[in-house]
Amino acid sequence: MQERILYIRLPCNPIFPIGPVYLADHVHKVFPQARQHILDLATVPSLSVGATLRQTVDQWQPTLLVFSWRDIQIYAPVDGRGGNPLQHSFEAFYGESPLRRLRGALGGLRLTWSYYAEIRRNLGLIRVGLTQARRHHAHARVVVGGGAVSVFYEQLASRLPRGTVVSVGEGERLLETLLQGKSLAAERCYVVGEAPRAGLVHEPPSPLLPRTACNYNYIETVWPAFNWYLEGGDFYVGVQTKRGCPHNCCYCIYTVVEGKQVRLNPVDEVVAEMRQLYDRGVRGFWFTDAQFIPARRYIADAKELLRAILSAGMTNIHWAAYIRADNLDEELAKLMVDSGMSYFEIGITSGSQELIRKMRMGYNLRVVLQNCRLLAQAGFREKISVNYSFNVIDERPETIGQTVAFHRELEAVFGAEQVEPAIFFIGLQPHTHLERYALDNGFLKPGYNPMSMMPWVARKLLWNPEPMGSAFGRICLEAFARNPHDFGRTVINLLEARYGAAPLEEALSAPLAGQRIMANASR
Ligand code: B12
Ligand code: SF4
Repeated sequence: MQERILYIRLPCNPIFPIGPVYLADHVHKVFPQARQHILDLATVPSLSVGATLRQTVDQWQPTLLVFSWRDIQIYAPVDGRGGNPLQHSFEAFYGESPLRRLRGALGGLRLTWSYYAEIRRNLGLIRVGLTQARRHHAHARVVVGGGAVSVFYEQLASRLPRGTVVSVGEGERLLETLLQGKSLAAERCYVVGEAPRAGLVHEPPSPLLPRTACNYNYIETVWPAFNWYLEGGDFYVGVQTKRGCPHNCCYCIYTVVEGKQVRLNPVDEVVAEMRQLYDRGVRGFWFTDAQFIPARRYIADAKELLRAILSAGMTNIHWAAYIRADNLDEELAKLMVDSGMSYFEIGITSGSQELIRKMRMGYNLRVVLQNCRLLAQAGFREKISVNYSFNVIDERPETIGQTVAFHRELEAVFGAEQVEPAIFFIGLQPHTHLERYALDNGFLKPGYNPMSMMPWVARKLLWNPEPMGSAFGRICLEAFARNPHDFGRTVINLLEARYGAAPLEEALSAPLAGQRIMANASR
């Protein structure tokens, strides 16, 4: 039977659906005869998603439904679909007056409702899609994957139709094996009805990844809404230049999902992919790598790529990526600026070298500062978003003062207006060192549900433990009340007023005692 594959990106904020696009491209390269179609429900008004799915299934009559689910857990301090999650949770947990706690609880209820409603809706869409497809082909199959599924694959087991194939991590090889009708036993997946293998998420992805440039001439023939993103004009279109991250940051699951081995896509192929998009008018690119420069030994590769982008004549582009600013040198800084790096996020997490070590982040703040100076010297004048996640582990008044000192130094390097502190609190995720630490230290009980948004669980998963938790909670609330539009800077100012700024040298040097707080928090 000739396979008819329907890719359905489940509703979420409209971020270019690079995952399903890459899957469709890969399947086309391996099975040119397979018929494919992409439906991106992020571009469909939310009231019409069910009807659009049914209609597309009826028209397309797929034999295989490939559902891609991007995000589930959203705790960012930004307005999301149901309001600002951080503000509501903090009001409910730390509000000083009963009225404020009530307001937070009501906002939290709305959020919790929308969170569960979205999960129910997505699970419903998977069921509806499969039922409808089986009206046309009794043996139609369903496979689900994507970022959210990779993180919460165990919790989803009981909620998906029996027989659903649940994928962890990248899906190219799994789809290939599935379409060849071979056994899935060696793939990073499980079939609902059977228990997932213990430690499935820690199994490394396939070491070989022969990635050639995505063929957008083909993609636009199977994805009628492709232009929706291009017409918007201000979108960053995703391009992946590598997979994997060798680091061990305590709260991060990317390194588990993508694997520790860094696999680079050939530079010519990356540039050829960008070229196709460029020729269609795309000027904004997001290098969707877990880390654009994962370690010093990848500096040369990053340079090669940026040089190739420049010599391809793609001059008036802008790009963004997650960047560890410890892995730069003067030449790379210059290439980054010249090739159009318009914005970058550095996940500093803390401006205290002592805490950086305790969180196993493996970088040196002194080097980060030096490299930021190189970027400024190279002419970088755009915004930089510095991500701080307070109170991950062993935060104290002294370490807060160190972070303030580090931040002020970054402002001195780039100009205060350009440096935007983004204040996050970690959403604790399964299979991370931090989860192990939380279990070992009694913050969480074995068997907790990482997908739960019930207040007593959410309070622990939105990681902000005592003794500093309430102090941070109150400062964030004050910042929301004083200046919600400049939340990050207001938090830093309030922290400085309360805890002062340490001497910079103290922030940059870590005492040796007590560094391995998570030494035993292995998987
Ligand atoms: C880059 C990135 C971003 C960029 C995206 C830029 C852009 N324009 O594309 C930015 C910074 C904007 C971003 C924002 C957010 N992100 Co983000 N992001 C990532 C990151 C690092 C890579 C995603 C990516 O594009 N990868 C490359 C593509 C090719 O991979 P992919 O889409 O995952 O698809 C592959 C596999 O998943 C699989 N696959 C996908 N679908 C399917 C389906 C089937 C059936 C199969 C078999 C396989 C399969 O195969 C694909 C190809 O190999 C991931 C973490 C990670 N390392 O994966 C987080 C991640 C996707 N983000 C996440 C979140 C939560 C967010 C935010 C909601 C954060 C926030 N709190 O605000 C926001 C908002 C997103 C939104 N929809 O509104 C979560 C989602 C899971 C969750 N926690 O619920 C992730 C997984 C990080 C995490 N561990 O928490 N993000
Ligand atoms: S460097 Fe970034 S992607 Fe890698 S483990 Fe640390 S936080 Fe995760």
